Amino acid sequence: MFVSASNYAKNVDSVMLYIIGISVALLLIITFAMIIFVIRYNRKKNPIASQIEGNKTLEVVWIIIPVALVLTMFFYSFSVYKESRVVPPNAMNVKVEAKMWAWKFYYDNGKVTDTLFLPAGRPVKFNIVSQDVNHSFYIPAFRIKEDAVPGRENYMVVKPEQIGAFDIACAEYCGLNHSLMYTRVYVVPEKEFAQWLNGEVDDDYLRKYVASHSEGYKDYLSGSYAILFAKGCVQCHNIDERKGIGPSFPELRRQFARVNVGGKDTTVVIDKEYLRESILYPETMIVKGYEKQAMPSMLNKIKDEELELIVDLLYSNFVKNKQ
Ligand code: HEC
Ligand SMILES: [Cu+2]
Repeated sequence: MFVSASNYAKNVDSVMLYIIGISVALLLIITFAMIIFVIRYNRKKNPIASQIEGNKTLEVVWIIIPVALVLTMFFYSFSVYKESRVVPPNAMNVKVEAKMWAWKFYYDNGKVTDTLFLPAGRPVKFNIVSQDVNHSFYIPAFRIKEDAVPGRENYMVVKPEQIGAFDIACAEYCGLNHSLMYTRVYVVPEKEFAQWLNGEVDDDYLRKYVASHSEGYKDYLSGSYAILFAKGCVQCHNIDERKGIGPSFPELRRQFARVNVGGKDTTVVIDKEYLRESILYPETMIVKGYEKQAMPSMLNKIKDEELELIVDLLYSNFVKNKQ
C-alpha cells in the first residue's frame, strides 16, 4: 500500500480507516433501510397515510448515536493530531523556507540544502515560512502537511522512522510552476546524519547510503534504483532535480522531449520506446541543451533484462504519458 515512514503516518492511517469504516457501515445501513421502507411503505400497500406525531425514543436514539460516533472520530483524530503539535524536548529544528518554486532547508548549525536530510528516530520540528505567496509543505510518506504563509511561522513535528527517500511536494497552488515545486527527503541513521551535518561526508554519500540500505526504497523506486548506480547512470543523471551532465531523471516528467534528430529539431513523446532508444542509441536523438557532451551508448554494455529493469524503473517513477 502507501509508504508510511513515520509512526504518525501509521496513526493517521488508522484514524482514516476508522472514519471510512464508520462511513461505509452507515452508508450500507441507510441504503438498506431506504430500500426496505420503499418496499414496505409504498402507496399500493398503504393507500391511507397514517399521521405520526413523533417518537421521543427514536429521536433521542438518532441524535445520541451519531453524536457519539462523531465525538469518537473527533477525539481519536485529535489525540493523533496532537503528536504533530507537541514539541518533544529532544526535537531538532529545521527551518523550511518556501518560495516560487523551490524549497530550502536551514539546519541549526547554519547548513542550507535544497534536498532535506533527516536522521531516523529523532523528532524534528519544521519551522515553516514563505518568502512570497502561500505554499504548503507536504510529505505524503510522513502524512504531514502544513501551510507556508508569508509573514508568519507555522510548525509541525514528526519523527521519521524509516531509512529511505520520500517525496516532498507543494500542496497549495502557488503559480505557474507549482507542479514542479518538489524535492526529496532522505532519512538516514543518526550516525551518518551527524557526519553529514559536520561536513565529514557530502550529500551524495547519504543518497548512496539510502539507495543501498533502505527497504523503503523498494516501494519508492521499485527496488531497481541500485542498477542506476551500478551502471554509472547517476554520474551524469541525478535522481533529484539537479541538472547534471545529462538531464535529471525527474525531467522525464515533461511529457515531450525536444530533441535533435540528424540535424533537425523535433519533439517526441517520452514513453518506453523513447527510453530504450535514448539508452541504446543516444546519438540518434540528442536532447536540446545537452549537445555538449554525448551520452555513451549502452548497447552491448547492459543485458536485455537490465535494460528492461531500467526502462520500467524510469517509466513507472518519472514518465507521465502512460499508455
Ligand atoms: C557520461 C554521461 C552519461 C552517462 C554515464 C549516462 N548518460 Fe544518459 N544522457 C547523457 C546526456 C549528455 C544526455 C542528453 C544528450 C543525449 O540525448 O544524448 C543523456 C540522455 C539520456 C536520456 C534522455 C533523457 C531525457 O530527459 O530526454 C535517458 C533516458 C538517459 N540518458 C538514460 C541513461 C541511463 C539509463 C544511463 C545508465 C545506463 C545513462 N543515461 C548513462 C549522459 C549520460
Ligand atoms: Cu508552492
